[in-house]
Amino acid sequence: MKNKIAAVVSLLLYTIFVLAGCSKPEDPKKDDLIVIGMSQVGAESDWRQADTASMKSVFTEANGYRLLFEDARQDQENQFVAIRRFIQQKVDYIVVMPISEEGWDAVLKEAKDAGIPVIVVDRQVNVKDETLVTAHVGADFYAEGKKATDWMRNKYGTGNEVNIVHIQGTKGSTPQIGRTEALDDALNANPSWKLQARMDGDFTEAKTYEVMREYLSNRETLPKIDVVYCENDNSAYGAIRALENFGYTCGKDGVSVISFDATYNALVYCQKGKIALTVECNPLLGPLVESVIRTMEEGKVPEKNRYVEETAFTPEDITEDLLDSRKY
Ligand code: GYE
Repeated sequence: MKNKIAAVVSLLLYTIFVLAGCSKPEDPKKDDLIVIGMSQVGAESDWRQADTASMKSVFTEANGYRLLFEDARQDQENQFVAIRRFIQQKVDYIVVMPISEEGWDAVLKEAKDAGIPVIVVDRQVNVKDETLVTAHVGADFYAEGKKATDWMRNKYGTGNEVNIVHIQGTKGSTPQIGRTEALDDALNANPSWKLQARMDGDFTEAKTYEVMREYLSNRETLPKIDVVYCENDNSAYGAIRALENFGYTCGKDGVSVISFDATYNALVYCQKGKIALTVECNPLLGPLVESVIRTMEEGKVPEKNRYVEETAFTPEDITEDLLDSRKY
C-alpha cells in the first residue's frame, strides 16, 4: 500500500514538474514578445533616472515586449560587453544610450552583420558608416546651449565684462559637445565675456561639488563670478552647494547659475531663485523609441533623426501648476 501511495505521489509531482516546465520559456525569444536589448549610460542624474523609468514603463510584457536592460554604470566598455551579449541572444532590436560619441564602429558593425537594427537614443555616436544606426531619437544639445547664451546676452548685454565658470558634462558625450560649443560660440562673439575656469563635473552633483570646492578654495585671488554655466541640473546642485559654503549668494543679486534638463528639483531651485535659468531637456523618450519600433514592425522605414521639442525656464515661469504637472 505504502509503495502504491509513493508511486502516485511521484507521478503527480512529475506531471506538475513537466507542465510547469512546458509553460516557461527558456530563452528570451521563445514567445511572441519583441525582445529589446537596452544599454543605458548609468544612473548619474535625475534626468537619467527619468529616462530609464520612461523606457521601463513602455517596454513591458503587457505591451508586447521583453526588455533586457543593462546599466553601464558610466563605463562605455560595459556597453560594448552588453551589446555583444544581446547579439548572442539574438534580440530583435538593440537600443543604446551611448556614453560618448567615439569608439562604436566595430561593435555596431557586429550588430549590423547579425541583422539586428540599432536605435540610438539621447546622445549620438560618431561612426564612419551611417547605416550602422537605424534611427536616432534625442535632443538638439547645441540648440539648448544657444537658449542659455541668448539668455546671457539679454541679461548682461554684449559690451560688459561677464565672468563665467563652466562645468562640463561627461567629456566626449553629445550633450557636453553641443552645450560647450554653444558657449564657445558666444564667447567668441562677445570678447568682453571671460571664461575664468572650465572644469569637468561628469554630470554628477558629487564631482561638481568637489571641483567647485577646489576652485573656490582660493576665493581671495578669484575674480568676481557672474555666471556658472553647468551642463546639467545635478551639476548645478553641486555648484550651488559649494558656492554657498564659500559665502556666495546664488540668485538675482549674486551668481547666476544656469542648468540644463529642468527636472522637477531644478524647477524648485529656480522658483527659489537659486537657479537663474534652467533649459529643458526631455528624458521621456520611451514612447518615441517605441514608435520607431512599431514603424519597423509594420515594415516601414523610420525617420533617421527625431528631435524633441524643448523650452527654458526662469524663476517667473515657475508656477504651482507647472510643478504639479512635471513628470520628471
Ligand atoms: O543632460 C544629464 C545626463 O544625455 C541629455 O545626461 C543627457 C544628459 C543629461 O546625465 O543630466
